[in-house]
Amino acid sequence: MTNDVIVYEVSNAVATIRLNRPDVLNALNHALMQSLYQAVSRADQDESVRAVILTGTGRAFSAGADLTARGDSATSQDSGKTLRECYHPVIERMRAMPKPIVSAVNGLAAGAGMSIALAGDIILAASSSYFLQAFSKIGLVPDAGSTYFLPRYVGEVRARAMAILADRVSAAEAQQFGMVWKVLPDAELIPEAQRMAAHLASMPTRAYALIKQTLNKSLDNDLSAQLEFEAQCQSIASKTEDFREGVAAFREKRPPRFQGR
Ligand code: T3D
Repeated sequence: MTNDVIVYEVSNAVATIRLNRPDVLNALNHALMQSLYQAVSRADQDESVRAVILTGTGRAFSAGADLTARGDSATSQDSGKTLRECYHPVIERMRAMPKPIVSAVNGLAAGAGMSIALAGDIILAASSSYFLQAFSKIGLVPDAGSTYFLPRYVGEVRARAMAILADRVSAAEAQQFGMVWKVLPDAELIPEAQRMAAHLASMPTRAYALIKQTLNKSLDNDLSAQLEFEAQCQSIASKTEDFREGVAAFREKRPPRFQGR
């Protein structure tokens, strides 16, 4: 699937979704958000897909909401409505997606573009990329999950400073803060994302789905509730073909051949 604003490709069990409005730094308009939702849903439903890469075309991952898509008067649209209709379904679908998502942040990630990057499971960043909570610079509030992800990833002090000051955070700082798993030289970002996604696609996909579920609940549950949820997920994982294969491979001293079932 390729349309103007999203490129969607599947190769060797990996779906690559690319935000594709490079002239405006992949700013997010209604068409792009709708196509992004469709692409994420498609990767979710396609049984042949076992890992996803999310990235952008050109020098940006995304500059956030398209500020030119609002007509003459910026205040004529209700942003809360736009968020509920266009952004929340994407963020929730990404977090619920039963397959790992690698955010390959190829360039700047600003506003809701940063929120989308943070909704991935493994966040890789090109060394020249940067992150920007651009919202307060234009009189808005961090949205699309930024106030959920950031305090959890980087802690209250840094989350508040990022949201209020809206300073650029370099890829190196983002890694030091704990927002990013690895920073790579620009030319190595996509090859490394592809290597990682190919590896993830060869691993026990159902266990990954359950890992995502347990971690999604972790910071909202108390210990007893989380222990119980882990036990429920382990109960499911321990009945999968992949668990049987993992143990058999260990006993036979050979590499496992996981089928994602
Ligand atoms: O109602 C709702 O939609 C609610 C949802 C809100 C969520 C949000 O994301 S709010 C935050 C929106 N984003 C921003 O405020 C960031 C705006 N952009 C910038 O501040 C700067 O562009 C950057 C700091 C990100 C990058 O600066 P720079 O100097 O590298 O690039 P540039 O020259 O500013 O941008 C290049 C082009 O992209 C330029 O177009 P031109 O002049 O070449 O024709 C610029 O207008 C365009 N562009 C950049 N960001 C956006 C954009 N066009 C539309 N919307 C953008 N967000």
